[in-house]
Parts: sequence; structure tokens; C-alpha cells
Amino acid sequence: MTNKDLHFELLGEHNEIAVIRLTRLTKRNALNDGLILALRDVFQNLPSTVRAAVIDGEGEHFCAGLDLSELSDRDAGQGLFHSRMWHAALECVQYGPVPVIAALHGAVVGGGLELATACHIRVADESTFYALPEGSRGIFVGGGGSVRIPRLIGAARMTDMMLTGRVYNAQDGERIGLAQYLVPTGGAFEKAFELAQRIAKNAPLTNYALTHVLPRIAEQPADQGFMTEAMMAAIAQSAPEAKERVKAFLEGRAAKVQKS
Ligand code: 1HE
Repeated sequence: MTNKDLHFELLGEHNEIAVIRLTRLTKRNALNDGLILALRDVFQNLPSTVRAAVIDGEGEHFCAGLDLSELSDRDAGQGLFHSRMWHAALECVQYGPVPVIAALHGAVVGGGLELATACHIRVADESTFYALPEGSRGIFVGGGGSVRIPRLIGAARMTDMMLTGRVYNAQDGERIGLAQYLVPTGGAFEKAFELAQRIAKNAPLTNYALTHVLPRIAEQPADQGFMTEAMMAAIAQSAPEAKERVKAFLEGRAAKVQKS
């Protein structure tokens, strides 16, 4: 799990929040192979106390994307395996054991946006900007962006970003669905951590259903989706933790839903 460009820390009373920070400050947190593999290893080896994770980046930018200096000498076969390595690592983020929140600021570009979209929730501060400069670099996304980004903002917007080099600012990014939360500059980590604490209090099985089952239902034809939903609902309800939580509400021991 050790890589000088990745800081890992456990926070919370019961070490229930994992904080994973890109610390390759001098290269604006550009992702080289070592960093991608370190991210994979972290998510494959999260301690069992962890219930939610936050990813952020040190310095002025969340992440400048793929480390372009590693591109030069790759042939087609190596390029294929390199992209598949990113896929495997970001699958570990998306389909790891816990929900992951990205705390965004500054540049969220190229592979940085691919990393952010592998997370379940994105909190952006006002300094955030999003771009896919692959178009102007003569390359293509390779870290799952063509699968995940259109599901958030639609293929037409992604096509525009790559064809024209369009950069979305923080407000527009939230408007089109790149981030679910927009906070003042400097506030992304705090908000992400607050959300992680709330998520950590959910039943782990419900969190699992949301991170592993819901995205699959979303890809299924409706009749299969309804059936998968019913099966997941049955499994979740039958868990002792669900029974205790429902009982607590009925006995007035659990929080009501509050108007925000
Ligand atoms: C880098 C990278 C990088 C910075 N690879 N070295 N990504 C991009 O095309 C984005 C490229 N980066 C930028 O546009 C800018 O660096 C930023 C807007 C992110 C930040 O600007 P700034 O002025 O704060 O920093 P800088 O002076 O541009 O960069 C500081 C150093 O980081 C500098 O190196 P130095 O040795 O001259 O100090 C930069 O060269 C270096 N640096 N970004 C390598 N990306 C799985 S496929 C995904 C495909 C992609 O991600 S393509 C998009 C790549």
C-alpha cells in the first residue's frame, strides 16, 4: 500500500473513514502507473473497520489526469494493457467494499475526471474545472471515461468536451451532473468528510446494494431490473440490522426525516 505519491489515513472514532490523498503535488497529481496501481492496492486492502472513503488531492488541483510523460514509447498492445490496468484499478474504486466520495478542486481533467467518475459522490468546490484534453493531445480516454462520463452527462456533452476542448466551471459542472454537491472554495474535503460520516452510519448491506446492485439494475432491461430490485429488497429486509433499525423507528428511538 506504500507509494510516496499516495497518502492513506484512517479517521473517525472507529477508524471507519479512509482518506486517500493524491500527493504528487509537483506534477499536479498526474497519475503515473505506480499511482494507479497504488490506488488499486488501497481499495483492494481497505481495513474491515472502513465504512466509507474520501479521495482528494493535495495542492491547487485534484488531478491533472494521465501522466503524459509515460505515453511516449508505448506500442498498440502496451496501450491496450495500460488502459485495462486503469480499468481494473478504477473498478476497485467503484466496486470496492465501501462508498467513495471524491473531494474536487482545481483541475479535474482527463484521467482525473475518469477517477472522479469512478467514485459514487462528487463534491466540488468553486475552484473546480472539468475538461477532457485527450482530444487536443491526439489520444482518447482510456480509464473508463467513455463508459462512465456519458452515463452522468450524456454522450453529446462528452463529445463536445473532447471535440472542442470545452472546459466546464464548477457551477456548470454541478448543473450538468458532474458533481452532486457544490461548496465554497476550500470546502470540498470538509463536506466530503461530513457525507462520509453520514454514509458510515448506514447499514453496510444497504450501502453495498447502492454501490454494487443499483448500477447493475440501471443497466438492465426494466423487467430484469424489477426482479433484481425485489431480490435485493428481500435480502436487505431480512438482515437483523434492518429489523432493528425499523423497530427503533417504530418505537420512536430513531431520527425522523428532517426538512433541509
Ligand atoms: C504533468 C501533467 C500531466 C501537469 N502529465 N506532467 N492531462 C492533461 O492534458 C492536463 C495537463 N496539465 C495541465 O493542463 C496543467 O498542468 C494544469 C491545468 C493541470 C495545472 O496547471 P499549472 O499551471 O498549475 O501547472 P503546470 O505548470 O502546467 O504543471 C506543473 C508540472 O506538472 C509541470 O512539470 P514541470 O516539470 O515543468 O514542473 C507539468 O509538465 C506537470 N504536469 N500535468 C505529466 N498530465 C487513462 S487515459 C487518460 C488520458 C488523460 O488523462 S489525457 C489528459 C492529460
